[in-house]
Amino acid sequence: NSMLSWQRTAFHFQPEKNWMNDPNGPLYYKGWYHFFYQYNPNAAVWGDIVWGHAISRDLIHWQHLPLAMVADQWYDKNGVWTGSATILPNGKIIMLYTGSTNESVQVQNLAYPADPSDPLLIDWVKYPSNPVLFPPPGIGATDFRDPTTAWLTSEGKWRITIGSKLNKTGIALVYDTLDFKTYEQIEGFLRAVPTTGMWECVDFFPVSKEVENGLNTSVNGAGVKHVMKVSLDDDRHDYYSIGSYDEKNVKFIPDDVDNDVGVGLRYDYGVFYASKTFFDDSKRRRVLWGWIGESDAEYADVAKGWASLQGIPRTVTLDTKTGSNLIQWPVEEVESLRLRSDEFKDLKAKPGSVVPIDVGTATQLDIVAEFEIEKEELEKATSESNVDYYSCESSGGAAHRGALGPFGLLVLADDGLSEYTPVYFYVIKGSDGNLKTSFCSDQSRSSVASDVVKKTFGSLVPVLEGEKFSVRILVDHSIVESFAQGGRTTVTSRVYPTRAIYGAARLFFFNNATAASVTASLKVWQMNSAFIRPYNPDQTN
Ligand code: DQQ
Repeated sequence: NSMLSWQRTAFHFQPEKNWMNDPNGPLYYKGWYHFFYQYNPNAAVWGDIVWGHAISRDLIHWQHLPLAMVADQWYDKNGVWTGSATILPNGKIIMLYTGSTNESVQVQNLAYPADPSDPLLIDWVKYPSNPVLFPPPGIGATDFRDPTTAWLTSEGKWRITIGSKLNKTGIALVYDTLDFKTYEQIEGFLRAVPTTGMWECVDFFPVSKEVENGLNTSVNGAGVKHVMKVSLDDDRHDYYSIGSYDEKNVKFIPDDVDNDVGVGLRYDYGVFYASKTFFDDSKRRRVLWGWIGESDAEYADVAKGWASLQGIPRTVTLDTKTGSNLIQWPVEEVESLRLRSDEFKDLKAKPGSVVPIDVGTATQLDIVAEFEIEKEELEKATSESNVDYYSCESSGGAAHRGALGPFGLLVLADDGLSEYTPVYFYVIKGSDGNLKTSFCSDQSRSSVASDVVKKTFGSLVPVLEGEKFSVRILVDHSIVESFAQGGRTTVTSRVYPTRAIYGAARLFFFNNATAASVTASLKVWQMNSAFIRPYNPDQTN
């Protein structure tokens, strides 16, 4: 449907057509990044799930390869579901994935490359004695899925965890194996958290307290913290917890119980689910992939013939300044798409004003912006002129005015401001005199169309002494990915403007605070399109 074709993105990974969901088994092998994904080859809605496959030299430009695995066995007849890769020290690749059997039981299966000397890993073999794991006693037949990448125990065994639930308690089961064919279930759970429901797509990995680079999944010790991430089936968000891994007792222990697994911090406060990291040995970094679904109606997906994107891969590190959250940042390779840039220094916006940022067409952008509130005004603001509580979700979005917010940018806006998406900060000064900053994205005015989801979402974000308010925003037609305070929090949204498209899309700086003047400095790049196209054997050398 050409009327909707502008919604396709220019530098985000998506198949040529039909439905995609979770990232699967990402890995780096013999010079290529491999990306597998949950894919319906027959329609733009979920169903008939198989593994799509694409390769890249740089995580930005992709070639689509033939399907890696299809539903051709009794043990995956109802779907080749989510799984993870483990690269053994000898270079061998192990793929573990969930199969939904002919009777819809969730089992774990083993697969491996048919020809390890093929850097493209085109052909995959399923282990003839699959499945390797059935739901254990006491676990529901449909509550046992998404095996993780394996890590080494100090005894030299491989350990994996698999998400499940017991009544409403989310749990992570643990298994040890030597050969990935036979497994021993370890008593107890890596973690169990009441009321969180089914844990999908568990991820478990170390981050360094000392160095910037990422760590191989098996690393543990004094200089390391562990991250446990779960995707909550009940509320469709990815939550992470930072803590330590007690190897002997096979437990993850959160640093802060308020930020336990599935209840505290999220990777992203917008649309972002079923994510998975991998360790990229070539650049010694941990890279996060997340599935970005649609916010339009299912019939619109069917009409346009496709649904879902993958977010720009993000590096993940510990925030050593706060020690209590992760830092996520778009992989550096995305900067290779930057074309001409415009710079704007010290733009001033009085309370209640909108300032055009003339960058021309504003559909494919990489924006880096900093904002400052005048010191005097910050000091003057009192608790009476403000409120003690602000929530991106429920305080009225960017239209609700307070003394010190909202201020930020309007992306994917048209000249007449009949459509726009505010990405903004909202500062409150509590009765204790402390400033608290929220970072939000408001979709309520993003489109004149009525059949799309138009929520406002976001989170609190730490702004440390001496820091300005800062944001990086990637705009790509129907996706807006925003990273605040260097990546301490992120908000991704899908928007469907009908007027702010192609050459009519604009960018504005706005300040809707009542008692603060805001100064902004920005650098804005036009972004090139990535090559994301069918496999061409001539371009794989
Ligand atoms: N998607 C897969 C499951 C997983 C879910 C099926 C998460 O394996 O639990 O497509 O989105």
